[in-house]
Amino acid sequence: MSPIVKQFPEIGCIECSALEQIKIPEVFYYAQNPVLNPIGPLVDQNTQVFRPRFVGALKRIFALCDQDRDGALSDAELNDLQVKCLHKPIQPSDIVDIKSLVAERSPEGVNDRGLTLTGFLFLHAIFIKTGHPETSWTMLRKFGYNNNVKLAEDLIPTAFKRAPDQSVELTNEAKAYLRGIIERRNSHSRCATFLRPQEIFDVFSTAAGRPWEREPYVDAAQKNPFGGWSIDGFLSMWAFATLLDPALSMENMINIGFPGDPSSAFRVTRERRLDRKKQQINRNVFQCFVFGPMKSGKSALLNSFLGRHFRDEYTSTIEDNYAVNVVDEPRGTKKTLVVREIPEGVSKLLLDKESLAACDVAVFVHDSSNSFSWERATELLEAVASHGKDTGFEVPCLIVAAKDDLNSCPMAKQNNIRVSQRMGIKATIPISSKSGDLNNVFRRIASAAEHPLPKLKRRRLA
Ligand SMILES: Nc1nc2c(ncn2[C@@H]2O[C@H](COP(=O)(O)OP(=O)(O)OP(=O)(O)O)[C@@H](O)[C@H]2O)c(=O)[nH]1
Ligand SMILES: [Mg+2]
Repeated sequence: MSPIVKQFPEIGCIECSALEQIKIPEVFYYAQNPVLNPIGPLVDQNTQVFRPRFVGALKRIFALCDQDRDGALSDAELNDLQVKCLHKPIQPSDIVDIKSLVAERSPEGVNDRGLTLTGFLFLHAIFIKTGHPETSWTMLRKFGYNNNVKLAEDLIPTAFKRAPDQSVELTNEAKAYLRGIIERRNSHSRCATFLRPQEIFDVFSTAAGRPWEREPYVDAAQKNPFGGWSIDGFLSMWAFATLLDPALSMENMINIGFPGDPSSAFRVTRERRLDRKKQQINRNVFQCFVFGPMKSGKSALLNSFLGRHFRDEYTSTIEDNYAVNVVDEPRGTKKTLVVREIPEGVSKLLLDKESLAACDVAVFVHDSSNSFSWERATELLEAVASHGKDTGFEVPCLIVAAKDDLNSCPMAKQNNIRVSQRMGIKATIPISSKSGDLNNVFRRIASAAEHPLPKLKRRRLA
């Protein structure tokens, strides 16, 4: 074998003769195969290891084909796969041959239920090693992958058409699917209430990488001390990710093997304007914007929402910061609340005409021990309320008096009442994140989003 053929396995070598018409059709076959079915996107040529995207795709295909979810492809499931890819059934004798080939060289590849994931991956290694990457490519293409082993764009709509005051949520079908994944894992796990980090990794092993490892997702949901998510935390993360980037969420949903039509996993909510007109809020996920001056206690509020311990040390929030969790409602229903901390400087936000379109409820936090903090919070309240009125995206507002464990500023309480009455908003909610006395604030926020009061009065606060 020449050195160049050794270095580049996709280069084939064939001896032929035009004069004697020896192996001419093969020459054309071998000439086009590396172009149509390249090995490069599937296997790292240096390490000879499958690329992560290829492994993810194969795991997803395996999961989709394993209809009874017993961790192996039965003869019937292998036949369905063959029919889907090659439009013809697989011969029983071929199944026997495949399974004995795999069993001989990779004993874990076959069990009494059929071909395991190990066996399925091993089979693809054989296809590639024996110069038949086209078999893997046929399968990848049938399952929607493009030449970069990414799900083809026509499978993932790039935008969900919606008005600015509409949002995207998971349907009950999608939630049931996600719950099913966790329940199946928990049925053979000792840790029934939390999804461990390794399990989260496993859920996403059919995707090219783990989503939500960066801001603003990474610390947005409640985790246990070992980094695991509760079922509510896991579902909240999905709700949050869908709210922020529905197209990416759809890609993730397809990647983890959602079996139905991907569009049936998502719904676009009714315009908020219509909801309010009909006095019936048609959403399960609410977004709350938290405004307030520096050091007023916004981050502490978000941390309490995630059940995190209070910290005396102060860290200034530079970028928008999110916390998401489930809020139990009095009638036993659950809503997902996405709380977004907005750093004090709001001028940029107020330049955008649609900045409040995504906001279901706004909370104004002030440090109740500091009169300057209160003044600044009321300025913010007035600016945001006016912006809402001017742009047509009015939002219900709540005032939160933080640090209730400290001596409150004498004038603050009276001022609170005065402003609440003038602006037509509910009474101020005192809380102390430090002592954990939160006064049902999150339930009240969700309730204000769900039952907004009539329009805010627009008066100056002087
Ligand atoms: N005593 C007391 N201190 C609190 C309470 N909540 C927050 N703090 C403290 O107040 C300081 C500021 O709290 P943060 O929650 O970071 O305030 P913030 O509004 O997020 O500040 P920025 O991110 O700069 O806008 C920190 O040192 C907190 O420990 C509380 O309920 N009681
Ligand atoms: Mg902060």
